[in-house]
Amino acid sequence: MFNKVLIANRGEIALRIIRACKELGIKSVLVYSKADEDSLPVRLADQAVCIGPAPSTQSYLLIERIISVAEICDVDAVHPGYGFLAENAHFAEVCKSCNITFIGPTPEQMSAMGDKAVARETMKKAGVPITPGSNGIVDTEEKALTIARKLKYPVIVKASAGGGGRGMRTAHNDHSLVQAFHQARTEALNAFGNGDVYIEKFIENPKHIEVQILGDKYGNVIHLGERDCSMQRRHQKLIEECPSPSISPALRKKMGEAAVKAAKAVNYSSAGTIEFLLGSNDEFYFMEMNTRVQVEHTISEMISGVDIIKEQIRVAAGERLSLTQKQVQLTGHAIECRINAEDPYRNFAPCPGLISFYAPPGGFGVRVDSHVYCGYRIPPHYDSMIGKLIVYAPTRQEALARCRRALEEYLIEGVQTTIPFEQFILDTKDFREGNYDTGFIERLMKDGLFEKKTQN
Ligand code: MV4
Repeated sequence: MFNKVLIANRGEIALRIIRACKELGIKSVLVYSKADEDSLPVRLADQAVCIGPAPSTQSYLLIERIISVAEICDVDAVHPGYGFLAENAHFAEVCKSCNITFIGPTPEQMSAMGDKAVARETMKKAGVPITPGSNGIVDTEEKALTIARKLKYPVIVKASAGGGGRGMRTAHNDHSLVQAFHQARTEALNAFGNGDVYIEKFIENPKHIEVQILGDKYGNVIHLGERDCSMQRRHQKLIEECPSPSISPALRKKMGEAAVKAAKAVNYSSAGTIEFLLGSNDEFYFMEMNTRVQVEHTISEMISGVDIIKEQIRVAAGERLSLTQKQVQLTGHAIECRINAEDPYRNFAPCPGLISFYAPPGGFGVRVDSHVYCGYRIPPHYDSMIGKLIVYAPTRQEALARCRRALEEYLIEGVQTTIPFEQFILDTKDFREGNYDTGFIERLMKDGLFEKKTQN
């Protein structure tokens, strides 16, 4: 096992990793920016080293500085968390060349999934269902038109280098396809330095279902069931739950097996997530793989009892997975609400600033993963997450009640938060009935009910 691990991240995930290291008897070194010097992870890590000013391009993204700290502190491994360098194959390669274990997939595994058109082809070959679409990239307007007409509209043009909703355009006819094709290519070239695009049949109002995967370096891969991440706004997830209320045990088994097949197709050997689109007739399609630990990994931990971060560190150190698929027992129901410093009444505008009062909820089945405390100032330079509220209960109904109770108990003053909006969602009939898809929040906002209800 590692003696010392460097954490190349900030916020709640840095703290989450520090906690896992402590329990494994591993010393932690945290690199941080000037803007984060007062954060909890800086206090709780065994060692913390300031690597630059607030902008992440001058701190959390500076590979040379992070590697310098890793060498000076003589760490065995680096944990990248999520965001920043977590899916940067070059960083993983540099770590390797410096004899530092990157706690994550190999650069090859990462690259195999980083290019979405390549990933799609790999999945097709492996027999994982994909949406009907082009074979690889589409490089001319004429080819785009031929493919789109064959698929029948609507279609979606996606950037190979995109992901997470970036660099996509839908088209409902020939005219809009030509526009979408050129726009997507230009946008992709500007954003990623790679203008390659491919085309898929557009699945309307899909559900976003993702499966948590764990692999080791001996070819073993298991899954910890799915998470329903359909409750999102502009590709920002707000509430996640597992198991999904939209999935039968039979479908769960099928998706779990497809996810394991997907991970095995790239020899995957870390924690990862296979994202699927779920259509209206239980048909599901591979969307993309996230080759990192995700914000919402916590809910899978609650229903499986597996500490995903500890497992990820152990397999990176060369240990075998501590359990087989048969030993995975999924019990109960977990819900996560992301608590962001945003004003839901003002189009979710970020609200960084001083947290003047802070009392997180507690009690049976309640977990809060957060790096903040009363008197902490949320810096304006990064994402606006204050923390994650995770509740666990034997049934969905009890989890909903517990979630409502905990949101009400969660007292935060000084900044606006997403709590009122999440309370509103939790009280909608459709959410309570498990009846929602990726279009839910947009439709809710159109109805204007959130605003009205709160003004009275
Ligand atoms: C799609 C789709 C419909 N049909 N692909 C958005 C994130 C990126 N990973 C892929 N995304 C989508 N791909 C086909 N063929 C709809 C989306 C999509 C979406 C997916 C998951 C969660 C929220 C979403 C919101 C809008 C669009």
